[in-house]
Amino acid sequence: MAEPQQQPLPMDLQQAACSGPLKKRPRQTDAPVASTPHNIKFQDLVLFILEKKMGTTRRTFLMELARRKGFRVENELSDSVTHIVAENNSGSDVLEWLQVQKIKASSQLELLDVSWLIECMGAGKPVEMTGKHQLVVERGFSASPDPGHQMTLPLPVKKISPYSCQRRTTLNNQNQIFTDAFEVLAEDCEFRENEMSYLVFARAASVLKSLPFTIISVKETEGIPWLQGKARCVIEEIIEDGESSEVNAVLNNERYKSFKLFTSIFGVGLKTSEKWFRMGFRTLSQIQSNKSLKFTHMQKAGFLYYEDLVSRVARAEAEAVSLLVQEAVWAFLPDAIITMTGGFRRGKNVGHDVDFLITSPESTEDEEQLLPKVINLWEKEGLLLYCDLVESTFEKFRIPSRNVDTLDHFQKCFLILKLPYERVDSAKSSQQEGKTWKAIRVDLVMCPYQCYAFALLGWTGSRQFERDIRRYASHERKMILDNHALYDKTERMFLPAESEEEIFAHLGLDYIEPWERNA
Ligand code: DCT
Ligand code: MG
Repeated sequence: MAEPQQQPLPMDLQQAACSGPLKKRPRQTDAPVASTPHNIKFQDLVLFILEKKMGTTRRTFLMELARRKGFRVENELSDSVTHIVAENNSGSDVLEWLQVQKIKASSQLELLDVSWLIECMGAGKPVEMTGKHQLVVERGFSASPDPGHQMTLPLPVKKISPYSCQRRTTLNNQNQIFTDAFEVLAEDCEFRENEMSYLVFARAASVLKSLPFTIISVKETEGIPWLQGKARCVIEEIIEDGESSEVNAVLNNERYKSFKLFTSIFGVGLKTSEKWFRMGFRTLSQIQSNKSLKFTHMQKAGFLYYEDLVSRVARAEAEAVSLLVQEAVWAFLPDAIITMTGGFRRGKNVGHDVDFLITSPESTEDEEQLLPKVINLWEKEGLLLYCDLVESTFEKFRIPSRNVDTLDHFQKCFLILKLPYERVDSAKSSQQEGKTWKAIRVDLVMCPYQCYAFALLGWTGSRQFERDIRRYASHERKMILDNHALYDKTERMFLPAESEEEIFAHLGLDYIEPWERNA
């Protein structure tokens, strides 16, 4: 039997039904869009549409559409609201949001999925709410009515952990205005090698990235770890003035500007930047034209490919590099496991380099020879622009390092590869006219199979996430975690793991997916 043909939805409903974020149209003005008055047909219902996970554009569109259809839709959540409509949120998510906002809501409040609203829009009137529309509140969320039949939803504010390995931090940053500011301040402290102040700002940025809402009042920072003291003052100033005078001062500071420029060169770190700054250099051309300066091989390559390397790597380019790596590695070690790590594994679409972790289930002598062979092949193919091969200093039964910042002892190579544009999906690359290739920074790390899960966890980042999971292991569990192993100091034994999930389980942590580690 032929299926009944579906009537095409009218355009506005097609848009409403599309669950992805709508393409942003250019904003015409910066002034808030005043909604035109509409006749309210359904007086019993007062809707509030949650922006979280839906986005501003789609929310504005749905609000406008519902108002045109005669629904009363509030901009703000108030006592009069009877129905909260959300998308991609569970009932518990909505309650949690209300809780963080410290909002009191009536116990009669309906929590509904956007599918209900879309059906209402189609019907032109409120449709019956059924189980499929009602958002599920997980067990454990309870709320008891207070004497006025009002409840504060739900009871205590869920505590935000001071450790980023106990928070889920996606790339959906709701507090970019603050995190950008804190990242500038943190970087300035890094340039001054002021570790304590660096941590104050880096941790503030990190916790802000994990919040499911935008801070709009300094009161909302209460109870959130790392947002007190200095950090709170910065937030307060940004809320009041739209910017931080301290950040502006840093951005205009000679030393900061010079360090920012110098460290953007591959091979230039804080020591060299300090030296060049003290010598009075302020621009790259002053440095390059100075005959008395000696550059390392790395720095020479850094200058040579500067423009390509600062232009950052797009995902399409990273994918093309991934194919190059697979072709070369599998030519010599067919059973090798190759994983793209770093920011790209966390879902970022741009990065400063492309990181790969390589291992092989069959531990053989070939393993050690793999990276030299791959490098050799690329050299012959004319794809190798720079290479620094670091031999392994790995010892099997060494107790892991206590230093949360220590890099590992695996064999690895830091490369600059010549990526032919013909290998990149051209629609997605940042290809420049006339250029046939781009220099790309690539890191290859080779680890023994039994270390793979630890190395993967370590090389996925982010930097703050890595610091925190190691700090958590040591302070909360009396364990030492690094890129090679996990050691239980109480039991005096290594805890083996074949997957990242097992490492989290050993640590008693809920599993955090790679794309939730953008702390
Ligand atoms: N890493 C770490 N500690 C460091 C440096 C790096 O734990 N001091 C880990 C975390 C990420 C991974 O190594 C790769 O490092 P980068 O390439 O520097 O970071 P990224 O997150 O991939 O950033 P980008 O997207 O800019 O490459
Ligand atoms: Mg990287």
